[in-house]
Amino acid sequence: MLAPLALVIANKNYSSWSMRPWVLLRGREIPFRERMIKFESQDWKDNIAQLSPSGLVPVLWEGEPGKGFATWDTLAIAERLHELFPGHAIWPADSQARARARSVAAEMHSGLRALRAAMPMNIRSRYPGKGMNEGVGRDISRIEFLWSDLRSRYGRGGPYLFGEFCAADAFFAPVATRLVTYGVELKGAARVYQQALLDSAGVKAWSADAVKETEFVAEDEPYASPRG
Ligand SMILES: N[C@@H](CCC(=O)N[C@@H](CS)C(=O)NCC(=O)O)C(=O)O
Repeated sequence: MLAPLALVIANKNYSSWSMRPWVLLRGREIPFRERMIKFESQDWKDNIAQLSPSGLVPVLWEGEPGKGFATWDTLAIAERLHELFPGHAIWPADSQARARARSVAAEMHSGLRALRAAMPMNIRSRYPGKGMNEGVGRDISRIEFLWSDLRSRYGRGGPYLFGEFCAADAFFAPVATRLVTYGVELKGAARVYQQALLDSAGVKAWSADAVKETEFVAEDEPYASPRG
C-alpha cells in the first residue's frame, strides 16, 4: 500500500518551484499533506537538512517527512507521481503529446532564465513595468508562441495545454502569476490559456493562501521599497 504523501514546500507567495508539484497534486486530485518550511526561518535552519536531501524545496515524501522515502526536484517529482498514479493523467495519454508535454516542462525547468531572474514570483504584489529587458521579452515571446501552439495542436479536450490539466500546466503556473505581477499582457489564445490556468482549482487555492502571507524575503523582492 502506498504511504501517505507529504510535500515539503516554502512560502506560497515566493516559492515558484514549490508551487508546481502542489498545483499538480491538487489539479489531479491526489491527496497529500503539506509541510511548509518558510525561507529564512528558524524552522528552516533547524529542519531543512532532515527534510530535504538537496537542501532545496520542494520534496515529495512517501511516509513521514524526514523519515519516509524522498523524491526531490520538480521534474523528478512529476515523474514519480506519474509512476505512482498511472490513472491520474499526470502526463497526457498520447505518446507524442506526452513527449511534447515533457519537452516544454523541461524547457521551463532549465530555460526561460531571463524571465525567472528578472521577474521573481511574488503573487501578492504588483510591479507593472518592472523587470522587462531584451532577454525577458524574448522569453515572453517564446511562452506566447508555446502556449498558443500547444493549445491549437493538443488542447481540444479542455482549456489547458493538452486539454486536461497535466504536469506541463503545473510547470507554467508560476509564469501565469508572474505575468500578472509585472503587468505583462499576452495576446490571443495564450492570454485565454493564461486565464484558464489562473482559474484552475490548484492555482486558485495556492494563490488564495499566498496573498495572506506577510513574510518579506529581501532576496525575492528586488522591486520593493526599502522597509523601515
Ligand atoms: N531545480 C529545483 C529547484 C529548486 C529550488 O531552487 N528551490 C528554491 C525555492 S523556490 C529553494 O529551495 N531555495 C532555497 C535555497 O536556495 O536555499 C527544482 O526543480 O525543484
